[in-house]
Amino acid sequence: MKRTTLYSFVLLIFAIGSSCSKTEAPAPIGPTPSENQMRWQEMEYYAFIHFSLNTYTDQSWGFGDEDVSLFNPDELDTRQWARICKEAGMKGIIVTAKHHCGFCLWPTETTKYSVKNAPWKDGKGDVIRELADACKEYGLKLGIYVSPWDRNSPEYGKPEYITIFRNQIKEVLSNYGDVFEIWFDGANGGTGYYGGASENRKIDRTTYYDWQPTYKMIRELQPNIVIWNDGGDRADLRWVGTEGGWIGETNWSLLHSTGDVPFEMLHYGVENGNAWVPGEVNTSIRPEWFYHPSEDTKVKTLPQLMDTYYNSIGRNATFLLNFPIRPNGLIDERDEKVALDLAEAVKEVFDENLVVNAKAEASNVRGNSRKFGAANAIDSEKDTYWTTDNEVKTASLTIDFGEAKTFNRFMAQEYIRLGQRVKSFTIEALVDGEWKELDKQTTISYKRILRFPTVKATKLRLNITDSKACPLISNIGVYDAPQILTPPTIIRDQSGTVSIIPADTESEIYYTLDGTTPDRNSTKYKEPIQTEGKIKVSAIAFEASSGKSSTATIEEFDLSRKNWKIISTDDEKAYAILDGNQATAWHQPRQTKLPSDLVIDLGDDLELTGFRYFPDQTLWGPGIITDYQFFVSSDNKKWKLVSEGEFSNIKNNPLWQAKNFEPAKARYIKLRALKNTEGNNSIGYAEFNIITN
Ligand code: FUL
Repeated sequence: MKRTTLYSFVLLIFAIGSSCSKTEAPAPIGPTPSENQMRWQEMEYYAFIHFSLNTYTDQSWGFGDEDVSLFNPDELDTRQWARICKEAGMKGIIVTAKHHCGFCLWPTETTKYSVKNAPWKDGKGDVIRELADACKEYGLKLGIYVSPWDRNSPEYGKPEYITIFRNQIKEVLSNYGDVFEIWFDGANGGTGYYGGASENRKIDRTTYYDWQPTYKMIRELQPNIVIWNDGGDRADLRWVGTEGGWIGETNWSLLHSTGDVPFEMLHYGVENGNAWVPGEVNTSIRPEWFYHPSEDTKVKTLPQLMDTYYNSIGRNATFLLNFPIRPNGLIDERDEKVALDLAEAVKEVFDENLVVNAKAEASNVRGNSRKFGAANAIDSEKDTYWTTDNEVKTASLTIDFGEAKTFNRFMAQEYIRLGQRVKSFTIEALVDGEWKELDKQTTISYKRILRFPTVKATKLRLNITDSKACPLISNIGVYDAPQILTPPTIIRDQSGTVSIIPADTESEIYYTLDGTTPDRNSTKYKEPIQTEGKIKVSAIAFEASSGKSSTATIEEFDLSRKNWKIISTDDEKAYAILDGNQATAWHQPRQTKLPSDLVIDLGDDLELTGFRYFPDQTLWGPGIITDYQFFVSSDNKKWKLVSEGEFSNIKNNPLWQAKNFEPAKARYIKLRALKNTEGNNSIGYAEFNIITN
């Protein structure tokens, strides 16, 4: 090498080096997460366990006077819980060490109302110890729920209780190793047993618990913990304002550090909040938190849980999924199955990130440095990111796949250690040489996942259209999610119109109307089908790209109900009983006293051999009929009793109930409700039908 060339080469290297060092990382903007919050956010998915005396009393909230001798989980196996959670892809377990009833799952020194006085293991058992050991064995983190409200404690409502409560927290945070999260539920004060006083004790939730010294103690005992508190002073994490399994599409991880937080703020956060308080989506795998035998038929389905996954982790929150423990001390196998199905389905979606071998280019890069270049957004590294010059708040990043790729999911992550920035963005795909907008959204933050109809494109473009300051994108993912091929739902409304609904709107549906199992040569479903008379509909969901299909659904429908009139009420809403949709229901008016009648004019004389009743599926006051009589008439005057009795086990299994009787000709029918499961006068119906020969 000539001297001059060598000299210019050295100069060039020096120039590159100094331009690198001059390009510093952007300054943080607004509140940023603590190390503990970062560690927690990266866990993404973990379990809740609800287990207490409620498990044995079919209650949601114990009153505090339930007998401790009920607690005897003869097959309790916390290793089963840990195995399932691990296999389900979860990173930790939060357990109800004490729920509102006050019963403690560990042998506390603070009250007699604990496992110490239960028959389980002759009072020598400790559920928290067993769970802590199982978590360690399976590499899971342990979290603790200690209810501030204690309906058993005689001291609840008095200052003395705060010492008891703090001692309880101290015990659970001192004796079981590392605890990643502590959960303080917001349900506070009200009626309770309170050591026999059985009264209503109100507290001022803003002052009673005097949280700050408690927080200090917690952080001293467990320096790596995050505190969830929905009832008191703002802590590390926020409730998302619903237990329905979702958080807002716009989701700022910020709140104001003081003042009330209305529901909208819990859902969406506060763009200019002065504290980093990210959301955690807590929901149960069944409708309720504790185990109720009647919910064995209501375990959430894979499509429902998948939606929750996208509506929590996919919207910058964590996902806390609850398992209610059965009285024997185990997670129900139905719950296990769907949790593992979800893990499998999630794995299938995110298995292959199409950006891995792609090239990325950005409209602006901070300095000339490779340190902040576009490639950092597709390197799957969480600590590198693409960013722009300081003043740039709109920028694009284009990913070139090199060839046409098929995809339907997009994932983006901001480098949140320097603050949440992006306010709005769009994504576009280059399809047959033309840019096509796939979605237009607001926030990204730790993680955002978008679902859209499958496209085949050579390039994908992320356009940041507004940002608080220069955007920092640490990772992008592009995926081709397979369809969820669960059997489709088939419903027929009163007019005889049959609708077939697949779990994935992109699935093709094939059906038959004679009950034979459909395949791809059967009729393809395009729109609702008008049907008459008795039919047996069978349908499958089919994924064209893979050739895979679901198993078949079969639904049998009796004569069309087109001419039926409900004549025992003028309320038009009563026709929810005949709309074929099990999720809609009608209730007899509040003032109705039992017995109460549902009378229907069938419009024609029919030969009946039975009837079917499907109770309301809602949680509170479903008004499920247990004892009934069924009458028929040809003139709506003279009635003949053709069937009477009970719907046995309907409380635990509130699904279709069918009753057959000797053939009877009738134009009018009357279902008389004599008693319900709740011992009151409420009566509801989701669906009703007749049976004919
Ligand atoms: C609620 C409590 O009242 C429920 O019983 C349950 O523990 C749930 C996680 O939080 O607010």
